[in-house]
Amino acid sequence: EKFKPLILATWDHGMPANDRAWEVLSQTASVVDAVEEGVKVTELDMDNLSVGLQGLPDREGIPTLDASIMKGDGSCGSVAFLRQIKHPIAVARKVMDETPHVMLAGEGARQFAISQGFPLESEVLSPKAAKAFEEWKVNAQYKPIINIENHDTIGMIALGADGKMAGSCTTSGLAYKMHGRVGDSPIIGAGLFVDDEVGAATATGLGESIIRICGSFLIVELMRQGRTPQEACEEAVRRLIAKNRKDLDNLQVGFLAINKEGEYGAYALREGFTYAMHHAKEKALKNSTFAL
Ligand code: SD4
Repeated sequence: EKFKPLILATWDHGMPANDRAWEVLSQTASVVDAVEEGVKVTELDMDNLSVGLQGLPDREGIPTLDASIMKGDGSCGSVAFLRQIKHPIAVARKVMDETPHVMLAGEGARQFAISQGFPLESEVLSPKAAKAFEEWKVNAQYKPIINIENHDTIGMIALGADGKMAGSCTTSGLAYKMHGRVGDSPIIGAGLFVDDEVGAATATGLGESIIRICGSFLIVELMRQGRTPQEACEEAVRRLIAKNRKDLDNLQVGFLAINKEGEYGAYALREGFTYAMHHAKEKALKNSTFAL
């Protein structure tokens, strides 16, 4: 089946994010505005410990954020290792729209955000993150291991009625990561890739394993060669398994894809990956199929 317009987003929190994105898409017909505004909902969700400043911090106790946004014409922007900003996706959008660059990181990204009028927020951990961090410190394992139940970056991809596509991805990254660690989410081609000629893909899960295979770019290129979105996601997971055999036990990954015809697919390494799908006739939370 084919749907135009169509929006997909990762995990349960994709549902309210998609609602907002759908509303913006209906009002403005801009897919890029839709994917930006959609994930902003998640960036403010105090129950989400993997997105926004309320997310779980790095091992020094500091929340650092990664985000990216991309349009199907190749325009893109991202921020990595950003501190003290509530809406990293909006800063990524400004990098795309207002600078000659694609990616700003760390202190430079923060200075740019300030220059664009973004308020600086406190780095005091949210109550839930503070509690989790205190518990983690008891047995602090300095080898970052992804918690299979608890990674819920939001990645969102959308196809407009006019055939234009866009995507967004935003996260506080891997809990208790090394200070300075950057995941897949702000890396164009890893956590997100969009090409109006083919389709769009986004990823969630252990970023290192996704970067290693250029996951989102790989999926778009497989679709370019004729795979359906579902087949492309499955092939990417097979590739990921082959390249990450050493740590498979501590790994979860989920991919979403849409093509320009309005078909979609989803696939994960293991059970438990949910995603939200929204089109004119239906919106639903779905369970992804999985490999292991
Ligand atoms: C990362 N992909 O930074 C992200 C992790 C994730 O919720 O999905 N977290 O590696």
